[in-house]
Amino acid sequence: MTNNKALLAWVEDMASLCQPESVYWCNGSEDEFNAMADLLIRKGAFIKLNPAKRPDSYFCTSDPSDVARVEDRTYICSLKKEDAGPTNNWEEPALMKETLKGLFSGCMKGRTMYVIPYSMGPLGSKISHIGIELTDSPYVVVNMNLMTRMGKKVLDILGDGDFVKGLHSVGVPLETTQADVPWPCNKTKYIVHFPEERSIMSFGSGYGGNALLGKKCFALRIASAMARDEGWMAEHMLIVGITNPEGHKRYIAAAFPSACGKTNLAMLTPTIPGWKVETVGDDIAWMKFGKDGRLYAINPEAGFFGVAPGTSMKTNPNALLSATKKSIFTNVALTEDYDVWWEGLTEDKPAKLIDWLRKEWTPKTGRVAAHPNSRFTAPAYQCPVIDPKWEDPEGVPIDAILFGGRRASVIPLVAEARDWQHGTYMGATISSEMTAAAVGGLGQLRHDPFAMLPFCGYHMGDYFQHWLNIGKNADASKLPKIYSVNWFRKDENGKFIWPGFGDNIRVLKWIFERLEGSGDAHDSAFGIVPAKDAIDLKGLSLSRDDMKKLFEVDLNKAIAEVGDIREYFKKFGDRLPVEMTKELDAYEERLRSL
Ligand code: O2Y
Ligand code: MN
Repeated sequence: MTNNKALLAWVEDMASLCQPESVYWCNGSEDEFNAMADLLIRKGAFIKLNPAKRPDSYFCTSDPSDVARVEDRTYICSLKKEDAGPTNNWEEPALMKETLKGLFSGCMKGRTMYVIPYSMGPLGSKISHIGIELTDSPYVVVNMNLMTRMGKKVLDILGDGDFVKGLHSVGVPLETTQADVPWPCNKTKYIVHFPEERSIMSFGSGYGGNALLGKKCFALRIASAMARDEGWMAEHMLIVGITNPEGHKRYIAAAFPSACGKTNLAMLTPTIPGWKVETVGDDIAWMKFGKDGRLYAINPEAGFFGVAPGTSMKTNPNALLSATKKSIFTNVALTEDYDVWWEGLTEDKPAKLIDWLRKEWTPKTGRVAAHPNSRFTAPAYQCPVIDPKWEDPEGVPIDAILFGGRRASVIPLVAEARDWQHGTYMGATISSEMTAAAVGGLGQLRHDPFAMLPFCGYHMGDYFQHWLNIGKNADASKLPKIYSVNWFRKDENGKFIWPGFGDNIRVLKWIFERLEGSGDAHDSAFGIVPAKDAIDLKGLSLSRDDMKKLFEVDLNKAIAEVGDIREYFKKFGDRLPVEMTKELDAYEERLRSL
């Protein structure tokens, strides 16, 4: 097992607090995965899928109340309130610990406490870090098995080193005579981070980002605080390798708020012959400087926890093919022949299904069969376009960073930042138009700086400063170039102008050419944009006029947006770096002189 004294003492302390019936140290083996899946079948949470169709795979449904991350129950309990900043929930750490002590006391009665040693990043890489999750959820164990490198091999590497502590409970102790339910969870939920201590306590939810503590809790919230203190970057970014027809390869990282096609870009099938895109990661990037002064990135995860609805052989064949075996499907629908289905998977709806509520469903039922946040968990090595270097302990050198949002107007299809500071401003001002369902209403902008709003483990103003510091301390010629992209411009009829999906390679090609020193461009108010005809449109029926619209500046809207950004920036008070205001002022001046 381990001789790590700090680890042994902590497990003992947590076991005496939570009072589980037993403690089990996970070894990460195939047998263990299968045994845990069998246990979940017996509990009624899992159904084994048809092995002839989808070997070693499972259908799972959660409690209908436990279906997504709970941002309003997520806390950053830094020692000082001002260090959590205006975009995070905060509570005094000692007070929060008292509350949590009460909730965790005896919370695992009648259950097993699983000890999950896991590595975020390739085993032994200098960029990787180790965490230990204690959980009473076998669902978490099987998902962590697919999403991280976990088990005995991690303890061997840990030795008596440091680790990030994560305590998780579904919050449903079992009294002696009490029967368990398939998906136990508690109405009271707390997802709490102690950034100075590098620890996480999660209570009440068994779902995704709330419970798989390696993902958003460690790899973004805790890691972002570690990165600030240690001079590296923990980012909500995909990583891909792009190879041109001549065989030259470059790596890019890209941040997008949700519902902007991030997984599609991470596994893009190019429509231009001869170009290749390969996946290093679909969600999170950890980047550190190499000895040569360049930024090297790893994907800290080992699997995908992708949104199912909308994923099809048309929209993202590589995502679908990643989940053809050894995968878990949570809150999708079950077909009559024990396979899975969700809205958008096929053009025709199946005649009969068991939906995510485990109710019989037909196309006439009048509700969706799969929950909109239903997920597939699949090992990254099963992705048909996984990059050969995805597990390289050195990471991959990053040549460009992309920031995108979902914007019907104002933001052009693509623009290059003048320098790192301008690029930092582009990241700080990412926003998406809200859907009708969101608070605030249709068309309003939802700011999501660096797509990190729910994931930054400290004050967002300090995070902007961290980005500026990274730029100031680096050799500017070795830093990645930064780009803003927007696939979602609409015409006067409300129709998307740009085809998106595989055709996004056309934008990536121009970026690639810019990195190579070619790629015609000119200055604009927003940034450096492609010259006329610089974007390869061969084989695409997009008119000159449409192309013009993708870069058009609506002066009234753009100036109104400057006001909106100015107002948004006020939120960060004196922690807003002056460079951000300078960039905004310069943008306004450029607009007003048009
Ligand atoms: O709802 C959840 O718990 C999943 S959230 C998620 C999962 C995979 C990748 N990204 C996200 C996200 O919210 O950014
Ligand atoms: Mn994400």
